[in-house]
Amino acid sequence: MTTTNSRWDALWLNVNVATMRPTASGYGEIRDAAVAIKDGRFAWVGPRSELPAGAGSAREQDGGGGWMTPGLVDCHTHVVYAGTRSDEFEARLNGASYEDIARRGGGILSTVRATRAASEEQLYAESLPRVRRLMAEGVTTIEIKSGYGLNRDTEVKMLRVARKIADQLSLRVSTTFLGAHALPPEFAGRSDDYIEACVEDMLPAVHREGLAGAVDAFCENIAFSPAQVSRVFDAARRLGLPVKLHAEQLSDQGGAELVARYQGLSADHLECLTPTGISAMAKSGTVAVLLPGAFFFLRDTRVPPIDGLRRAGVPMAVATDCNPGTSPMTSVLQAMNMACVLFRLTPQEALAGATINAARALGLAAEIGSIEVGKSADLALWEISGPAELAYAMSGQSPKAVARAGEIISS
Ligand code: DI6
Ligand code: FE
Repeated sequence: MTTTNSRWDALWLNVNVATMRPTASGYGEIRDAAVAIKDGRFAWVGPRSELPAGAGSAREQDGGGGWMTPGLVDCHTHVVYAGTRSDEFEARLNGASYEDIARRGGGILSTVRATRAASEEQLYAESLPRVRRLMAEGVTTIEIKSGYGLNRDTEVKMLRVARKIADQLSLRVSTTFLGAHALPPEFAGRSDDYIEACVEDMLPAVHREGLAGAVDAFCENIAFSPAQVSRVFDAARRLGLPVKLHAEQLSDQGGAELVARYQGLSADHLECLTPTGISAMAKSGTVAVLLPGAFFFLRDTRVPPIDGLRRAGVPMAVATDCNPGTSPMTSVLQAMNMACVLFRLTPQEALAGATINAARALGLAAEIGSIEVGKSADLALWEISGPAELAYAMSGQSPKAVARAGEIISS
């Protein structure tokens, strides 16, 4: 239906909205709402009964009585990689030990080999179906990390593929340099030299091409020490790039305090987070990114200290950690369900975790993550009875429509 007055480009009616406005309580819901879009941004959001008289739009969209949420945000993924590790999964379930697998060159380094060997085109083609599966669930923004290259050319190749994904699909992509993910075999026994290469060679190369929006590292006994991570963070700071950290996943390394000292965007995993880490994060405004897929897949039993994070007012995000080794998962909705079942988040916290708090974890909260006037009109429309259904269902939900910057990308 077209109206004559075309003040707005589109006007959604017959819709309920979970705005996820951070200042509102609960889901910030508005029943029987009107949502206007102009130039790709939300231009008016409120109860339909309060719609200004004479308001009009070029296009009227019927929400069919469904629920509109912000487009979902997956703020921690390693979705660009080549190969699979299903063979290792199978070997382990047939009795092989981690050591057996490592001796055969398995684990993270098998993904590094496959990713190095793949051409840019192959890497793109292999990663695309995973990205499409995320998008099929209403995801409009994802973060993509490098970290399976571990040398300059392959790290650059991974991030170029991430950029190409953003260009080819109607998807917002935040790219992150994760050179300090694992020690490549050619640096065996020389981890400080590898950090030197990350800082002096790889990161500058990635930065020169404008391929990194942030810098991440894996702070762990099996990866890099806090002192090594600090060197990487100092280099990021010199380039003006924000940092984040895989912290306290397998052991307490003081990673949360470390990333908080650098005013980091997020500390991710956090199964072994301590009260000191929580206070440091609360002070610096660092987001806690929860990754229940990795917790599940590794059969971890140490639940991140959710109550402590809640009490300290640390924003909690939820993401897939999509990667071939510890979280082969391409569903944010499933991550939300797992966050509720395994970590006892409320469905409202889980949805905030995949919208507004995920946006904060990417430093994009002024642009996306909630349905508010001025923000990019990234949205998903669901045929559900209420927003709790999104985290409730264990699988099988997909939105009726998705828009990115006001443009409908699926319906
Ligand atoms: N933490 C993880 O769980 C993954 N990376 C990381 O920093 C493991 C990635 C892999 O095994 O491929
Ligand atoms: Fe990760």
